[in-house]
Amino acid sequence: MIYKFSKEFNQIKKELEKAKRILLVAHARPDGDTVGSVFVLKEYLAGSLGKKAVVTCLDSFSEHLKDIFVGEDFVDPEKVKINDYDLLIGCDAVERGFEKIVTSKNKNQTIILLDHHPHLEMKKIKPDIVISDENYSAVCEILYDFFDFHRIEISKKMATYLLTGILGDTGMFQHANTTPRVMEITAGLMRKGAPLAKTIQSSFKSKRLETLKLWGRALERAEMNEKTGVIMSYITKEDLDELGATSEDISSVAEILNTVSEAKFSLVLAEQEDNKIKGSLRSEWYKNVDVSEIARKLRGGGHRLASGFEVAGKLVKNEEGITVE
Ligand SMILES: [Mn+2]
Repeated sequence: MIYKFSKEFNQIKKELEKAKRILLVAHARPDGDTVGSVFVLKEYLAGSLGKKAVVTCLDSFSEHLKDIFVGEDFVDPEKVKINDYDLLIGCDAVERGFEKIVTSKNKNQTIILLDHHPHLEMKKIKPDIVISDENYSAVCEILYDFFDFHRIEISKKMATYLLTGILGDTGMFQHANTTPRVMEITAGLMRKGAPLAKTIQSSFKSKRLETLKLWGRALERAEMNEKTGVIMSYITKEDLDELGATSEDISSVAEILNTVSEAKFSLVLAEQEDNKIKGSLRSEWYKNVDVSEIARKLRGGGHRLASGFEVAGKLVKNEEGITVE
Protein backbone atom coordinates (compact mmCIF):
# COMPACT_ATOMS: atom_id res chain seq x y z
CA MET A 1 0.00 0.00 0.00
CA ILE A 2 1.28 3.46 -0.95
CA TYR A 3 0.51 6.25 1.48
CA LYS A 4 0.10 9.74 0.08
CA PHE A 5 1.06 11.29 3.39
CA SER A 6 3.92 9.02 4.44
CA LYS A 7 6.21 12.03 4.97
CA GLU A 8 3.66 13.71 7.25
CA PHE A 9 2.92 10.41 9.03
CA ASN A 10 6.61 10.14 9.92
CA GLN A 11 6.78 13.75 11.07
CA ILE A 12 3.64 13.36 13.19
CA LYS A 13 4.92 10.24 14.91
CA LYS A 14 8.18 11.98 15.77
CA GLU A 15 6.30 14.94 17.22
CA LEU A 16 4.02 12.70 19.29
CA GLU A 17 7.03 10.85 20.66
CA LYS A 18 8.93 14.04 21.42
CA ALA A 19 6.11 16.08 22.97
CA LYS A 20 5.80 16.46 26.72
CA ARG A 21 2.40 18.12 26.99
CA ILE A 22 -0.18 17.56 24.29
CA LEU A 23 -3.46 19.37 23.66
CA LEU A 24 -6.04 17.88 21.31
CA VAL A 25 -8.69 20.23 19.92
CA ALA A 26 -12.08 19.09 18.62
CA HIS A 27 -14.20 21.42 16.51
CA ALA A 28 -17.20 23.38 17.79
CA ARG A 29 -20.54 21.56 17.64
CA PRO A 30 -18.58 18.30 17.84
CA ASP A 31 -19.55 15.34 15.64
CA GLY A 32 -18.45 11.71 15.60
CA ASP A 33 -15.43 12.37 13.41
CA THR A 34 -13.85 15.13 15.45
CA VAL A 35 -14.60 13.32 18.73
CA GLY A 36 -13.39 9.98 17.32
CA SER A 37 -10.14 11.58 16.08
CA VAL A 38 -9.14 13.38 19.24
CA PHE A 39 -9.99 10.48 21.54
CA VAL A 40 -8.32 7.84 19.39
CA LEU A 41 -5.15 9.95 19.57
CA LYS A 42 -5.57 10.34 23.33
CA GLU A 43 -5.97 6.58 23.63
CA TYR A 44 -2.91 5.88 21.46
CA LEU A 45 -0.81 8.36 23.42
CA ALA A 46 -1.87 6.80 26.73
CA GLY A 47 -1.53 3.19 25.61
CA SER A 48 1.56 3.09 23.39
CA LEU A 49 3.49 6.13 24.56
CA GLY A 50 2.36 6.45 28.17
CA LYS A 51 1.42 10.10 27.70
CA LYS A 52 -1.59 11.87 29.07
CA ALA A 53 -3.16 14.29 26.58
CA VAL A 54 -5.80 16.91 27.28
CA VAL A 55 -8.82 17.21 24.99
CA THR A 56 -10.68 20.48 24.62
CA CYS A 57 -13.59 21.87 22.62
CA LEU A 58 -15.62 25.10 22.55
CA ASP A 59 -18.86 23.16 23.04
CA SER A 60 -19.86 20.44 25.45
CA PHE A 61 -19.64 16.73 24.69
CA SER A 62 -22.30 15.44 22.28
CA GLU A 63 -25.01 13.65 24.27
CA HIS A 64 -25.52 10.91 21.69
CA LEU A 65 -21.83 9.97 21.71
CA LYS A 66 -21.61 9.39 25.45
CA ASP A 67 -22.58 5.73 25.09
CA ILE A 68 -19.57 5.12 22.86
CA PHE A 69 -16.99 7.38 24.52
CA VAL A 70 -17.67 6.15 28.03
CA GLY A 71 -15.98 8.26 30.69
CA GLU A 72 -14.46 10.69 28.19
CA ASP A 73 -15.03 14.41 28.33
CA PHE A 74 -13.63 17.74 27.20
CA VAL A 75 -11.71 20.13 29.39
CA ASP A 76 -13.24 23.61 29.27
CA PRO A 77 -10.99 25.76 26.98
CA GLU A 78 -11.13 28.54 29.57
CA LYS A 79 -9.29 26.26 31.96
CA VAL A 80 -6.63 25.36 29.39
CA LYS A 81 -3.40 27.36 29.44
CA ILE A 82 -2.20 27.16 25.85
CA ASN A 83 1.38 28.06 26.75
CA ASP A 84 1.65 24.94 28.93
CA TYR A 85 1.54 22.71 25.83
CA ASP A 86 4.33 21.99 23.39
CA LEU A 87 2.18 20.11 20.88
CA LEU A 88 -1.27 21.22 19.75
CA ILE A 89 -3.34 19.11 17.39
CA GLY A 90 -6.58 20.15 15.68
CA CYS A 91 -8.73 17.39 14.23
CA ASP A 92 -11.48 17.88 11.64
CA ALA A 93 -13.06 21.18 10.50
CA VAL A 94 -10.26 23.11 12.19
CA GLU A 95 -11.79 26.36 10.97
CA ARG A 96 -14.60 25.72 13.43
CA GLY A 97 -12.99 27.07 16.53
CA PHE A 98 -9.33 25.98 16.57
CA GLU A 99 -8.12 29.57 16.38
CA LYS A 100 -10.58 30.64 19.04
CA ILE A 101 -8.81 28.27 21.42
CA VAL A 102 -5.27 28.54 20.05
CA THR A 103 -4.98 32.28 19.48
CA SER A 104 -1.21 32.47 19.19
CA LYS A 105 1.77 30.22 18.92
CA ASN A 106 5.18 30.51 20.53
CA LYS A 107 8.42 29.20 19.08
CA ASN A 108 8.53 26.14 21.31
CA GLN A 109 5.16 24.92 20.13
CA THR A 110 4.31 22.61 17.25
CA ILE A 111 0.90 22.66 15.62
CA ILE A 112 -0.53 19.78 13.63
CA LEU A 113 -3.80 20.06 11.71
CA LEU A 114 -5.69 17.07 10.35
CA ASP A 115 -8.67 17.78 8.15
CA HIS A 116 -10.59 16.70 5.10
CA HIS A 117 -12.54 19.87 4.35
CA PRO A 118 -11.73 22.03 1.32
CA HIS A 119 -10.10 25.47 1.61
CA LEU A 120 -8.36 25.00 4.93
CA GLU A 121 -7.03 28.40 5.86
CA MET A 122 -5.72 29.62 9.18
CA LYS A 123 -5.80 33.34 9.83
CA LYS A 124 -3.66 33.82 12.90
CA ILE A 125 -1.40 30.84 13.33
CA LYS A 126 0.97 28.99 11.06
CA PRO A 127 0.70 25.22 11.47
CA ASP A 128 3.83 23.07 11.22
CA ILE A 129 2.31 19.91 9.79
CA VAL A 130 -0.92 19.82 7.81
CA ILE A 131 -2.83 16.96 6.28
CA SER A 132 -5.94 18.24 4.54
CA ASP A 133 -7.37 16.07 1.82
CA GLU A 134 -10.92 16.01 0.54
CA ASN A 135 -10.43 12.49 -0.77
CA TYR A 136 -10.61 11.19 2.77
CA SER A 137 -14.12 10.48 4.06
CA ALA A 138 -13.17 11.40 7.61
CA VAL A 139 -10.21 12.41 9.74
CA CYS A 140 -10.69 9.02 11.37
CA GLU A 141 -9.82 7.49 7.99
CA ILE A 142 -6.59 9.55 7.91
CA LEU A 143 -5.76 8.33 11.41
CA TYR A 144 -6.46 4.73 10.44
CA ASP A 145 -3.88 5.15 7.66
CA PHE A 146 -1.48 6.72 10.16
CA PHE A 147 -1.75 3.72 12.52
CA ASP A 148 -1.62 1.27 9.62
CA PHE A 149 1.45 2.95 8.10
CA HIS A 150 3.33 2.73 11.39
CA ARG A 151 1.96 -0.74 12.16
CA ILE A 152 0.60 0.57 15.42
CA GLU A 153 -1.70 -1.88 17.19
CA ILE A 154 -5.30 -0.69 17.14
CA SER A 155 -7.13 -1.73 20.32
CA LYS A 156 -10.85 -2.51 20.40
CA LYS A 157 -11.52 0.88 21.96
CA MET A 158 -9.45 2.69 19.31
CA ALA A 159 -11.22 0.74 16.56
CA THR A 160 -14.61 1.74 17.95
CA TYR A 161 -13.61 5.41 18.09
CA LEU A 162 -12.33 5.33 14.50
CA LEU A 163 -15.46 3.56 13.30
CA THR A 164 -17.65 6.21 14.96
CA GLY A 165 -15.94 8.93 12.92
CA ILE A 166 -16.20 6.99 9.67
CA LEU A 167 -19.85 6.11 10.26
CA GLY A 168 -20.64 9.72 11.12
CA ASP A 169 -19.00 11.32 8.11
CA THR A 170 -20.17 8.74 5.58
CA GLY A 171 -23.72 8.90 6.99
CA MET A 172 -23.62 5.17 7.72
CA PHE A 173 -21.99 4.45 4.32
CA GLN A 174 -24.68 6.34 2.43
CA HIS A 175 -22.71 9.39 1.27
CA ALA A 176 -20.70 9.56 -1.94
CA ASN A 177 -17.45 9.49 0.08
CA THR A 178 -17.97 5.80 0.90
CA THR A 179 -15.11 4.33 -1.14
CA PRO A 180 -14.00 0.70 -1.37
CA ARG A 181 -11.13 1.73 0.92
CA VAL A 182 -13.65 2.94 3.54
CA MET A 183 -15.31 -0.48 3.47
CA GLU A 184 -11.91 -2.24 3.75
CA ILE A 185 -10.99 -0.07 6.73
CA THR A 186 -14.38 -0.79 8.31
CA ALA A 187 -13.78 -4.51 7.90
CA GLY A 188 -10.37 -4.05 9.54
CA LEU A 189 -11.91 -2.16 12.45
CA MET A 190 -14.58 -4.82 12.93
CA ARG A 191 -11.83 -7.44 13.05
CA LYS A 192 -10.26 -5.44 15.88
CA GLY A 193 -13.55 -5.73 17.74
CA ALA A 194 -15.39 -2.50 16.87
CA PRO A 195 -19.11 -3.31 17.22
CA LEU A 196 -20.76 -2.08 14.01
CA ALA A 197 -24.43 -2.50 14.92
CA LYS A 198 -23.99 -1.07 18.40
CA THR A 199 -22.02 1.93 17.13
CA ILE A 200 -24.70 2.66 14.53
CA GLN A 201 -27.37 2.32 17.19
CA SER A 202 -25.66 4.72 19.58
CA SER A 203 -24.61 7.28 17.00
CA PHE A 204 -27.67 7.37 14.78
CA LYS A 205 -30.71 5.49 15.91
CA SER A 206 -31.40 6.55 19.45
CA LYS A 207 -33.26 9.86 19.46
CA ARG A 208 -34.69 12.14 22.08
CA LEU A 209 -38.47 12.64 21.95
CA GLU A 210 -37.85 16.38 21.59
CA THR A 211 -35.75 15.72 18.51
CA LEU A 212 -38.57 13.80 16.84
CA LYS A 213 -41.04 16.56 17.72
CA LEU A 214 -38.71 19.17 16.25
CA TRP A 215 -38.31 17.13 13.07
CA GLY A 216 -42.11 16.86 12.91
CA ARG A 217 -42.54 20.62 13.05
CA ALA A 218 -39.86 21.31 10.48
CA LEU A 219 -41.05 18.60 8.08
CA GLU A 220 -44.63 19.88 8.31
CA ARG A 221 -43.44 23.32 7.17
CA ALA A 222 -41.43 22.05 4.21
CA GLU A 223 -42.08 23.68 0.87
CA MET A 224 -40.74 22.87 -2.53
CA ASN A 225 -39.81 25.61 -4.99
CA GLU A 226 -40.38 24.15 -8.46
CA LYS A 227 -38.32 26.89 -10.16
CA THR A 228 -35.10 26.54 -8.19
CA GLY A 229 -35.56 22.95 -7.14
CA VAL A 230 -34.90 23.77 -3.49
CA ILE A 231 -36.91 22.10 -0.77
CA MET A 232 -36.91 24.34 2.24
CA SER A 233 -37.96 24.49 5.84
CA TYR A 234 -37.17 26.42 8.98
CA ILE A 235 -36.82 26.13 12.73
CA THR A 236 -37.69 29.10 14.93
CA LYS A 237 -36.16 30.33 18.15
CA GLU A 238 -39.37 29.21 19.93
CA ASP A 239 -38.86 25.66 18.62
CA LEU A 240 -35.31 25.69 19.93
CA ASP A 241 -36.30 27.06 23.33
CA GLU A 242 -39.11 24.57 23.69
CA LEU A 243 -37.43 21.47 22.29
CA GLY A 244 -33.75 22.26 22.74
CA ALA A 245 -32.65 21.38 19.22
CA THR A 246 -28.97 20.84 18.48
CA SER A 247 -27.18 21.63 15.24
CA GLU A 248 -27.25 17.89 14.51
CA ASP A 249 -31.05 18.03 14.60
CA ILE A 250 -30.99 20.86 12.07
CA SER A 251 -28.73 19.02 9.63
CA SER A 252 -30.81 15.87 10.09
CA VAL A 253 -33.89 17.75 8.90
CA ALA A 254 -31.95 18.94 5.84
CA GLU A 255 -30.95 15.34 5.16
CA ILE A 256 -34.52 14.05 5.41
CA LEU A 257 -35.85 16.81 3.12
CA ASN A 258 -33.14 15.97 0.63
CA THR A 259 -34.66 12.51 0.18
CA VAL A 260 -37.50 14.07 -1.86
CA SER A 261 -36.53 12.95 -5.33
CA GLU A 262 -37.73 16.05 -7.24
CA ALA A 263 -35.68 18.35 -5.03
CA LYS A 264 -32.26 19.42 -6.34
CA PHE A 265 -31.11 20.34 -2.86
CA SER A 266 -32.49 21.08 0.58
CA LEU A 267 -32.13 24.12 2.81
CA VAL A 268 -33.05 24.42 6.47
CA LEU A 269 -32.86 27.80 8.19
CA ALA A 270 -32.70 27.76 11.96
CA GLU A 271 -32.80 30.77 14.25
CA GLN A 272 -30.01 30.75 16.81
CA GLU A 273 -29.17 32.70 19.93
CA ASP A 274 -28.02 36.32 19.45
CA ASN A 275 -29.92 37.15 16.27
CA LYS A 276 -28.20 34.67 14.00
CA ILE A 277 -29.56 32.20 11.50
CA LYS A 278 -27.86 28.95 10.71
CA GLY A 279 -28.39 27.45 7.27
CA SER A 280 -27.92 23.80 6.43
CA LEU A 281 -27.66 22.68 2.79
CA ARG A 282 -27.73 19.13 1.44
CA SER A 283 -27.75 17.50 -1.97
CA GLU A 284 -27.03 14.11 -3.58
CA TRP A 285 -24.31 13.35 -6.09
CA TYR A 286 -26.83 12.39 -8.79
CA LYS A 287 -28.59 15.75 -8.44
CA ASN A 288 -25.53 17.60 -9.80
CA VAL A 289 -25.63 20.57 -7.47
CA ASP A 290 -22.64 21.90 -5.56
CA VAL A 291 -24.17 23.33 -2.38
CA SER A 292 -20.77 24.48 -1.09
CA GLU A 293 -20.90 27.24 -3.77
CA ILE A 294 -24.08 28.59 -2.22
CA ALA A 295 -22.62 28.31 1.28
CA ARG A 296 -19.42 30.09 0.26
CA LYS A 297 -21.38 33.03 -1.19
CA LEU A 298 -22.81 33.42 2.30
CA ARG A 299 -19.34 33.08 3.89
CA GLY A 300 -20.00 29.54 4.97
CA GLY A 301 -18.33 26.36 3.87
CA GLY A 302 -18.42 22.61 3.65
CA HIS A 303 -18.54 19.90 1.05
CA ARG A 304 -20.21 19.65 -2.36
CA LEU A 305 -23.12 17.69 -0.94
CA ALA A 306 -23.26 19.02 2.62
CA SER A 307 -22.59 22.63 3.55
CA GLY A 308 -23.62 25.28 6.01
CA PHE A 309 -23.50 28.99 6.71
CA GLU A 310 -24.48 31.55 9.33
CA VAL A 311 -26.06 34.95 8.67
CA ALA A 312 -27.30 37.71 10.95
CA GLY A 313 -31.03 38.31 11.13
CA LYS A 314 -34.42 36.93 12.05
CA LEU A 315 -36.85 34.74 10.15
CA VAL A 316 -39.97 36.58 9.01
CA LYS A 317 -43.02 34.96 7.46
CA ASN A 318 -44.97 36.78 4.75
CA GLU A 319 -47.19 35.87 1.75
CA GLU A 320 -44.16 34.81 -0.26
CA GLY A 321 -43.06 32.40 2.41
CA ILE A 322 -40.18 32.77 4.77
CA THR A 323 -37.48 35.42 4.45
CA VAL A 324 -34.53 36.66 6.46
CA GLU A 325 -34.64 40.21 7.84
MN1 LIG B 1 -15.03 15.05 9.48
